[in-house]
Amino acid sequence: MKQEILKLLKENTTGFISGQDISDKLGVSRTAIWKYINQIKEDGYEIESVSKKGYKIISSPDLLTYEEIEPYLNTTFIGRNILHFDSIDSTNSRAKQMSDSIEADGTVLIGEEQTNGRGRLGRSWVSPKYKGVWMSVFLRPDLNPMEAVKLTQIAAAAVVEAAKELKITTLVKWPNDIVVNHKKICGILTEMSAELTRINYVVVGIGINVNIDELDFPEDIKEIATSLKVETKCSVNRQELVGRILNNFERLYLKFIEENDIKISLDICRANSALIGNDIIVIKKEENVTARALDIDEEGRLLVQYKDGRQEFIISGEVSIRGKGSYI
Ligand code: BTX
Repeated sequence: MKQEILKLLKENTTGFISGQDISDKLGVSRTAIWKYINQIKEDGYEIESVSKKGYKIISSPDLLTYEEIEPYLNTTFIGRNILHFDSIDSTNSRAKQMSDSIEADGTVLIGEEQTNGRGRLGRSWVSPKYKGVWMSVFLRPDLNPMEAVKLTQIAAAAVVEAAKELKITTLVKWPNDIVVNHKKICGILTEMSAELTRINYVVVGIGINVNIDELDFPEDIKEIATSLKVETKCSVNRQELVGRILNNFERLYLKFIEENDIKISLDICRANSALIGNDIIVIKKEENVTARALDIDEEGRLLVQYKDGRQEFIISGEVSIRGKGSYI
């Protein structure tokens, strides 16, 4: 009911809407409406109430709730169910814990902050409150588990396209980072539960540094991390960014799931690659080897060529990659 009242208020931004009108439209008492309006105010909305006129919304909070993201969404299912948390340990961890109870494919979990945000291989992901996008898309694709790595490329392509729509140029550092000026702006963590030939569910976690100021990055990642605000020198609307990412993600995901077409996503990753054509360092267990990144193949593997001319397809997760002369 709170959401429905909020929707009516938002449709009436130019004038007042009376308690009676809301009551007639939604079939609840005026006293109940008054209580809901108070709850909406507690959520951070500024609402003017004038007797005999009714209610008018003055401002909305900068929160990543469904109501705030919805105006930017044109998806059919991804992000149509958003679970919003003021604070959460990790949206990926929570999505996995809740996997039995999440019914809607494309459910998105978003935290305003993560207290235990995770990267790959047990690394941590810094996720300060109200300053970024820390979200996980929960999916039940009918795919072979081997194909799940491609979802990381789809997510990377979606982030690059969304940033482009906001006139921000970003590059994909295969397999799971997005960078600007050689610094990390976004990381993607895809996790799944699967049997040998069948996926139970996939969680695609996307973390983006949006409005973090330079001085707010912890000492240990200062050299390697940046934010959209630092790079553009402007605050970025997080709600619009989430909407645009989910719109692009659904478009590219459906191409892959329904038409088995991953090329469109890989082409975006190739065209906006931070690695292809450059010398990189392939970090294997004990050794660091210099190579030239040549291409990303249709399986989402990175093709590299070593100094001796030998070529190798690298599977994400097997090795780490660092740009030559760069921290990441
Ligand atoms: P990764 O393992 O490639 O990168 C993790 C490394 O990145 C860390 O060890 C640290 O050096 C650096 N780092 C940590 N925090 C940041 C940051 N905010 N900006 C830039 N660099 C950082 C990348 O893993 C995958 C990250 C996925 C994060 C999302 S957020 C929503 C979802 N929930 C969750 O717990 N993780 C995912």
